Amino acid sequence: MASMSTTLDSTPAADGYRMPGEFEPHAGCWMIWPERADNWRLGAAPAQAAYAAVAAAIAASEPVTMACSDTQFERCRSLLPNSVRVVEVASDDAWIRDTGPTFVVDAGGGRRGVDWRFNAWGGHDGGLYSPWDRDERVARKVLESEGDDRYAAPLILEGGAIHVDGEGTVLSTEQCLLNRNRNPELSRQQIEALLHVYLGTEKVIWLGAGVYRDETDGHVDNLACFARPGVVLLTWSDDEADPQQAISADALARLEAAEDARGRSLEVIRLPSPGPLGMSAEEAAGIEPVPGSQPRRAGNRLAGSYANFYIGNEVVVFPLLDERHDEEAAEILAGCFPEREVVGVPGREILLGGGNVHCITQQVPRAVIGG
Ligand code: KQY
Repeated sequence: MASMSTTLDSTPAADGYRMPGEFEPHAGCWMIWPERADNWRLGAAPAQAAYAAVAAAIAASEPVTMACSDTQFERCRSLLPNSVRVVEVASDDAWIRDTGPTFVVDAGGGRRGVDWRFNAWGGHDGGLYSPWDRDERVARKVLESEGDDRYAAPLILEGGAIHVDGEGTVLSTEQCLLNRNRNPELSRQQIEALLHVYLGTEKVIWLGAGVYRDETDGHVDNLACFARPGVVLLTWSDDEADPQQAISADALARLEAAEDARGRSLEVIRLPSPGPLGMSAEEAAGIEPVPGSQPRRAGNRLAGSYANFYIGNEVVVFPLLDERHDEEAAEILAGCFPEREVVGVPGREILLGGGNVHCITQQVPRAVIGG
């Protein structure tokens, strides 16, 4: 039986904890079942099929827990393989990368979780829905369920806004973390200091903007990520007519000029951009808008990206988004992760809700002695 979860007064860095890279061993993965009809078309049925495919792909090599509402329990259970555990946890939507805890580990085999503050990607200044109080409690409930102690971090931050290499470096974007709608009272230096204290890191590599028209204010997890220490995958476009080209070129220049926390230069591997992709009239018609939620309209540019993938114990699960580029993306990922099976899952329905595979998953690292 799991032990109790206590809220601690100290910080991960002070206690010798660090956030491991996603490519380090996992004890499991959490997800949240989608259901809100103002974000997911056709009462969320197509998105639920997509989430089920992601869960099944990850469950092949690590335990998956799906959080869902009481209303959705029977349906969720019936659409998931038996190997996926389903537990009732209330939420406002289905983005556990952003609402779940960020797990940290120490060398003694300990694991704890950081519970960031959450304001639905910008609160009343560009946020995506209101209220978000159930989302705010998700991280704590996950930690209760895991029996892991909790650090309550005094910073509004979504998990998709950071990537780490597990060796002292954190990657983020200025557009998101320095946005006035997250922590306007804090300077860049204060935000960096809080990142280091809660992630056990020493160096931030700042990228500028995130993927063009990303409704999260440019989460890094849709733009770039560490394949391993010293190696970064970056969404790329050669199309001068596409605003994504200049965004990716700026990110590349910053990455090429950067050194990580260990003083290494970074190898940057480019992933093609799908599309440009847009929401169709039929897709938009399936959404039931409500006041206070982000409107979703026909023709809206979709922030599709192959960088939005999940690194499981034995798989890399990535979104299939554009037949013209899916295969190339799969080949690049296979080259980066030769010991894992690269599995493509239908990503379009998740993208219509504003994110992709990485945004809907949260790894629970395996705590190992010496790790
Ligand atoms: O990028 C992510 N980590 C989450 C995307 C959230 C979109 C909300 N509609």
